[in-house]
Amino acid sequence: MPAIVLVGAQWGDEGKGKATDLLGSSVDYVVKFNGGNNAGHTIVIDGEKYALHLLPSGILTPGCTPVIGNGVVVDLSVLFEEIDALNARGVDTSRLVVSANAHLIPSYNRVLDKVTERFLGSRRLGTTGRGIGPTYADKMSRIGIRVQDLFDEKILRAKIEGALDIKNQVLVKIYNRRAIEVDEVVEELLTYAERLRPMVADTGLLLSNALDEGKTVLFEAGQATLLDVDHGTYPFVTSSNATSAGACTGSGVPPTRIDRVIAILKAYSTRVGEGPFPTELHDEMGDRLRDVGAEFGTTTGRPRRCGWVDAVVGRYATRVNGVTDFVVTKLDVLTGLETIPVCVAYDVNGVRHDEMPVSQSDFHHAVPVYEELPGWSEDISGCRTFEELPVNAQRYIERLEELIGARISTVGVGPGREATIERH
Ligand code: 2SA
Ligand code: GDP
Ligand code: MG
Repeated sequence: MPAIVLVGAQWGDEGKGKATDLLGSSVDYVVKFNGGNNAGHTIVIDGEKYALHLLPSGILTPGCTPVIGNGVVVDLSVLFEEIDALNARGVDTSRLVVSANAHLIPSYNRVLDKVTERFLGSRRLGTTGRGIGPTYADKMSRIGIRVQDLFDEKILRAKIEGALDIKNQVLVKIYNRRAIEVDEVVEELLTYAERLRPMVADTGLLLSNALDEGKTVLFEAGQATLLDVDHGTYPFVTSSNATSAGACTGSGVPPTRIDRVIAILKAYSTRVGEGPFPTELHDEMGDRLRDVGAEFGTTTGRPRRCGWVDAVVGRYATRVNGVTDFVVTKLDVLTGLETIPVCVAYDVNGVRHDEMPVSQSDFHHAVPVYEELPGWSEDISGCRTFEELPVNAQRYIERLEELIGARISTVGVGPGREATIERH
């Protein structure tokens, strides 16, 4: 399987980092293709915890080449902070390659992201405040700054001048903030240029050649299906394509080269930030899932909203991503529950919906239709084969598989690399 795409099936934080890391030893390249340091992947190796934001998870696998694709937005200060932190822990980051076409997150976009959220008040989106939205907006408005611009100071300055002509109007006239100086931004970006230069490449060509040579390439999505700017719960989404199609636009590798699409589905649901979430629990059970599942943002530390698994969302993820197989994570978190509700459809004003409603307003008013599955009380964190799982845990997985319409090939029973069950 030379080209594999790995995506989140829900609202993110399904455990994509661990899933990528698991595949890591068999892959030659791990490519991040969307998002930036809004992502947060926690990976536990031999009890050591690593939190990655901008760097692809493959950075932790010896021999694997991590690639930051053209679809990513890069905050250079964060990039080098992460590299330095990993180096200090003995991780070799020297193989990292960065696309010359990736866009940079200039300081003014971090400011704009935060002040816009404050300005919106109750209409805010709950962004991570990392400047992601404004940077993708600049890319589409054709006033973005790309990695390759760093290597020509004249061009860099001209582009920043052009962008600030517009940004400063907004900052000063709408948000009542001070104007940002061109020099300040140019100087900050240039401090990173020489350190970045040896990492910069035509990553589309690099990956195309790698696939021609029979190498295995893993494309790792940031965020998830329902946060995708086109297919998610717009406007409560991130500003990039987090679904499998994004792997192509965000890397320069065409759809005809993709062989397998793996989606990660948490055994329950979580969401950070604002936006509709039909199975959300506002009671003690929601608190229990948050506590047992340690559901706090890897990037911002925000408590995640928690609820039951939603098979309508799972089925939708199967369809829009063309999922070939699923990894179900955090099954261990459900241990000890007498029954486990699974959302199989929605009731919207008395009408049953088996698929995601096309109208956002209907999705906001969707009331879950639950099927109650029997739970289990045995500790499953030591199980390493499907047969070792209690029968009700096996049934839970098998019923989910039926409902979401794709095979569940792997089940996670703990945060560590080893706490994994492969189904054959
Ligand atoms: P943004 O900052 O523009 O991408 O925010 C837009 C929406 O996307 C959501 N979003 C996320 N949701 C879950 N996890 C994310 N990454 C971090 C993590 C989040 C954290 O892994 O824990 O630490 O808080 C992530 N990144 C973006 C965000 O909540 C907005 O709803
Ligand atoms: P990502 O953004 O999709 O990579 O997910 P995050 O890293 O933000 O959040 C997933 C969290 O769940 C991390 O803390 C992982 O260590 C943890 N995790 C992953 N798989 C499992 C699992 O099967 N069981 C448990 N208990 N934790 C898991
Ligand atoms: Mg995360």
